[in-house]
Amino acid sequence: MTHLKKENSYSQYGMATKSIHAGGAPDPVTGSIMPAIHQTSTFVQSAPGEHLGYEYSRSHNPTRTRLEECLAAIESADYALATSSGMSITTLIMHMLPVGSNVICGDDVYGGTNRLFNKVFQNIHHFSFVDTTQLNLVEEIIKSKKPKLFWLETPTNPMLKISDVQKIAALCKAHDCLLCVDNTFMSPYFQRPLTLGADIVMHSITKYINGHSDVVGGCLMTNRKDLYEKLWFLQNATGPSQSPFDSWLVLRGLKTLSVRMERHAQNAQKIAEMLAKHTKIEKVYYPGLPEHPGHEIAKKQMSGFGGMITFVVKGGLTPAKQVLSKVKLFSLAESLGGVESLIEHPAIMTHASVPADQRAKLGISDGLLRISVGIEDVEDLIKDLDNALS
Ligand code: P1T
Repeated sequence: MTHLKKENSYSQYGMATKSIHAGGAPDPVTGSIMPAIHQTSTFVQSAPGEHLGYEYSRSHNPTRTRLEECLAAIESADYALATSSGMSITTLIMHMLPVGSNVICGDDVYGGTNRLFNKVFQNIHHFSFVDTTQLNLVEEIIKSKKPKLFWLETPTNPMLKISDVQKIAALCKAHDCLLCVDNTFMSPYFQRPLTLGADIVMHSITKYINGHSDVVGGCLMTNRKDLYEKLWFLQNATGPSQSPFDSWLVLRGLKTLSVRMERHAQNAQKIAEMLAKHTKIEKVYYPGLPEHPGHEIAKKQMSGFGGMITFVVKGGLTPAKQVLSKVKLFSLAESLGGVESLIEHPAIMTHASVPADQRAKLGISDGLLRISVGIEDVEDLIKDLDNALS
């Protein structure tokens, strides 16, 4: 049995309405307004093969089905899959490709994605990396490598580079290459790559989609039934399905996606502007600043600039570490997208698995810090950073 969505029945609604109502119909048996947590591994059958639509929770689970309905609705997709981590989604997509495929990947991506491609799948596929902000380079590499899949992160982690999804999608389409966009940094609230021509969108649910730093999860959305069927088959066959309880937590987190994202972006804009003027800061990367090289493309394809900021502290590692030790509201931790503000050192933490020469080329220097701006009072966050920098 598969749970294919035949149409996206929430398409006429706005994002806040979708994130609250999609997958959220009251329980037909009890009237419970919140979905039940179907914390069960298996489902009773009345005769072999005769059941109510569910057999075994690795294959399908009613709580996860509700989450997948909501995820499909907010990304304007017909189909969604929810799994146990962002990395398991990337793994499924790699397994879907024929052995020996050429895959093109952006040069600046989450360190774990870089590690998965370079240290796990490098014996199965051939990976090439390109600066996706340079369309001439993108076109050149697509023409020469004839890839089966293009992996695009925009904005990138951690350098917040912005790439033109529509133009890259057109290049991919012209050369029979699938485009997968990792939309984790934007959430569907600010950017919907399927509407810009992507074939697959994936997210680390762990971040903005759940929003409360209490679940690790991943998801993918697509309008292509053939891709959904292959990917669902692989999820069922390899087993990284999201648990009922975590699915329920994410459904709850999603209800506030729109208000959280608005506040993340408002706070981040103010903090980026403060950092850009700060005498202890060498450089600030935030797509909402007019001087960001991707600002115009960001305005075209995103409806907000998100909550992630990267900046370089003058003087390198020692002053950067001092900032990390002096902040009080910002917690030193990997991850992002929760209601609380986080700060981290990409070269030592999230991107340690990226080879040093590649980090240097990308600008992931010893003085580089990344913040995930939470939804606290922005004056408190500004004071906290200013104190730590001073
Ligand atoms: O951690 P997981 O849910 O498996 O998601 C991996 C992942 C995929 N894509 C992007 C853009 C990501 O940022 C991540 C995870 N990132 C962090 C843990 C981090 O601190 O950057």
